[in-house]
Amino acid sequence: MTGFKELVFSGVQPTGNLHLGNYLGAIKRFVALQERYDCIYCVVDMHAITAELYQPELKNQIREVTAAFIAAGIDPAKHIIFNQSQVSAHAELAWIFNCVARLGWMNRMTQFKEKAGRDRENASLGLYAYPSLMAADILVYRATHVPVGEDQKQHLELTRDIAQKFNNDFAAPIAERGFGEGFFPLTEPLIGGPAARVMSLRDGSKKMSKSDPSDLSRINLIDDRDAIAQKIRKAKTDPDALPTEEAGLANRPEAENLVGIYAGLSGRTKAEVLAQYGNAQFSAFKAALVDLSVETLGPIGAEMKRLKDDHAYIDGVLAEGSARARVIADETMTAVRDIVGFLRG
Ligand code: AQP
Repeated sequence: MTGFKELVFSGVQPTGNLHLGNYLGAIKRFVALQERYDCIYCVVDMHAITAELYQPELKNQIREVTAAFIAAGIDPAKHIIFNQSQVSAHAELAWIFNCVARLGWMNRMTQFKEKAGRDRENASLGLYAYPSLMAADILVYRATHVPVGEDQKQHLELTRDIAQKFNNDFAAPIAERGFGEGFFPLTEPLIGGPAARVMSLRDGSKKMSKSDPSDLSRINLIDDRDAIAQKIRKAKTDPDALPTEEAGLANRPEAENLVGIYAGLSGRTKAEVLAQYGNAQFSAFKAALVDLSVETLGPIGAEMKRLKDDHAYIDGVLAEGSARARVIADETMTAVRDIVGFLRG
């Protein structure tokens, strides 16, 4: 689909324990994209209450994700950093998308099934509708590109389905208003690289996650040198040396994960990492991974800690970013209300 201004949008939930998976799968890539695109990066606080409603530390968690964006290298003067709840157009468009999305589509969402678990009857309606709000987050800016980790692929496919159905169902008013091929773009997911899905350090079959009860399963961005070293040293591995070729990582999920992390942190491919460390024992490879992790994550964690406590600065960045986001979102919503047929006196 052509004719849309290229724009990057992505979000991170302020649910605490921001980790290496969030960094390599999302935030590090946000930083790289800002050289080429206009970017909007959102702290999605409305998503954060879908699983656990009352979080006494929510305000500080919002500040922490904002601090992580800035500490990692996103420039809030050039790009927009804001928190979702300050721009009410997200909720308004999500309601319209609740009427666009079909129950059959929503029932296929695997993240809901995983997060609701066995106690599905007791999950919130918000958790179920989460992907519809995510589609609104992206499309309220008519964003064309969305960098995310692999776990979000299905939600982005749903976003495209929602955009397509909206464009089809309202084809006549959209064409009358001169919006060419469609009002909403079919957003491109930007998923990839060696660390699109970072796995738990304790179990190579589970994704590294904020909500894992074991802190040893993840490297938190604010972990200090000792914590990082201890977690990598204790990371689960198998008894064999590293292979020399990528194919040798098949059926070795923990080895593949550590090689992927090394590749993600160093900006190399897994093949390049194996060209250097093939035949190495895990003790030697882990020592190199500790050094690399401390070298790359240490300064980010330290800057995050400093910034997150500077409430005046962080809250100011979010207020300014929200004002800039609101201008774009309001323009979209004025057109959407008109296309849908709502009357404004
Ligand atoms: N393990 C991961 N590997 C690569 N990317 C990941 N992301 C999350 N986990 C990994 C990406 O980080 C971005 C922000 O994620 P989020 O905070 O909005 O939501 P999430 O995916 O629900 O995060 P968690 O850590 O997995 O939280 P819980 O424990 O609540 O499920 C997204 O781009 C995501 O793909």
